Amino acid sequence: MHILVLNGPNLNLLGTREPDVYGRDTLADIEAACQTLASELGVTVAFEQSNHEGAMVDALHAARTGANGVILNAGAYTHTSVALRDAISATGLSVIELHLSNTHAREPFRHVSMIAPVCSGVIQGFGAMGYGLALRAMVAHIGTRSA
Ligand code: CA2
Repeated sequence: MHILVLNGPNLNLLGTREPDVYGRDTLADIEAACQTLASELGVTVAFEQSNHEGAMVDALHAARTGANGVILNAGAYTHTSVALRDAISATGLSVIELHLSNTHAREPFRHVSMIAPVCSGVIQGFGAMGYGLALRAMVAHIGTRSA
């Protein structure tokens, strides 16, 4: 089982600013924890980040043939991107929407998700730990789907 963890704009800056909102872990720290957990779970993980909406669409298209599921922290594109929503629908892949922060406890514009209706589920508000929760959820979910 192969899972893509796809991260959107500005998440490359994690650990450098706003630790009260996003925590102190860098994206490299989170990737290392995901790789360790993936080994324990017997799956493989590809960890990617892009600041560009089109590149994220391309990554979702590529995942169609290469991955069994996608964990997606689309960053601010979550709240704006019809293109990402259409790409998720087009792939037919199981996608878990993920956020470090609880977007519903923040500004009103973050309360809207363009992608949630086409995702299998949403995990948010648990900081870096959410990546591990999402990985466990994805492995269980895909196992259930293919059973
Ligand atoms: O909580 C999340 O994971 C978000 O996807 C993070 C996005 C935000 O636009 C979403 O509403 C919720 C922003 C990521 C920005 O990351 C930064 C990292 C360090 C310093 C500043 C921003």
